[in-house]
Amino acid sequence: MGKYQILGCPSLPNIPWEEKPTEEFKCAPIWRCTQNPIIGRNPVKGVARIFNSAVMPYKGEFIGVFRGEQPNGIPAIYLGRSSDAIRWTFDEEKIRFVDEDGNEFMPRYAYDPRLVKVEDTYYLIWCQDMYGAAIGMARTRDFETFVRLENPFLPFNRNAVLFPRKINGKYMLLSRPSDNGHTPFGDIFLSESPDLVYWGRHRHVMGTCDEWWENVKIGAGSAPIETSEGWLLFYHGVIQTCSGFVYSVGGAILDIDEPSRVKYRCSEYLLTPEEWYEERGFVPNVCFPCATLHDSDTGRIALYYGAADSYVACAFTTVDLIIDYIKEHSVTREADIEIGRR
Ligand code: BMA
Repeated sequence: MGKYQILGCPSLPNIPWEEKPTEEFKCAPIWRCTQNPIIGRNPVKGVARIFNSAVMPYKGEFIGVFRGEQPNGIPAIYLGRSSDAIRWTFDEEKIRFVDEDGNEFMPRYAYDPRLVKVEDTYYLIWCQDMYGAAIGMARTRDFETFVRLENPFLPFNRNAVLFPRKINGKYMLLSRPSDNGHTPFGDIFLSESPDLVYWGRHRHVMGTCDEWWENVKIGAGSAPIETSEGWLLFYHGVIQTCSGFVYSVGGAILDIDEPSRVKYRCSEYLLTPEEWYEERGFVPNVCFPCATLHDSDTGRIALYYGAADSYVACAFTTVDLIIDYIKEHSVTREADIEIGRR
């Protein structure tokens, strides 16, 4: 038994895994998969690039929802399957969404999907057009029928991530209000709903801060992992440079019952573009976390992130190593620790 526990999910003995390298870490204890990028260019007919995508254990293997850029430049969501969560095969057809009556109801574009299981249902949450960039949501139980739900928020909003269980009887959704372009601002907010239709009791969770790597905007990444220390959240933080934004991965731990309160927030990034597949691509210098696989028995975590808007990459850590690192490097401010209501 480790120092900290991953809670609320079954064990995952077939989680992809590589042992920690023997050399000392110069930065956070998170190491890249030696097979990166695990998804290269033109991964399936009609898709130029797959990145910013979410994966999930399913029926003893793995399934995922993938952001695929079509040759016309428009992103759509594709279904992928894998037996080891490293080598993926994809459907050639994008996911067909229907409305509650079973009629086809396709988003005009769809990007940055997250995938979260709450009770016996899988939810896809992504960014799409609703007369402006907004959050789309759909549910599936079998990865065959995908039923669109009401859009939770008005435009402009992106980077929505559902918690994997209800908290105090309510569904909880993180999101990042934005603008209609490459938003030069952005804090993470929390909203709750009794039914996934009506959302309210909005709270501020955490904002940009004076740490340079995340001083332009932040946004939730993977679905929060329930641990004995609180909700472990991997998120992205952005700095503006002479040649554009740089996206790094940050880490925070949110209060288990009141997740708008940040208990610990790592003042340093956990992962930043360093490898060729992160520094070079359609949009250089992007590490964009969207999912984790995690094993409650061993505390192993595999983090999936989009690299340079061109590839999918994976990195490993453990719940003990990453929580200790976040705690050791934690700086929280008033806007982090307060309940977030004004
Ligand atoms: C954001 C989103 C992400 C993308 C990132 C870097 O605004 O569009 O999909 O990875 O920019 O281009």
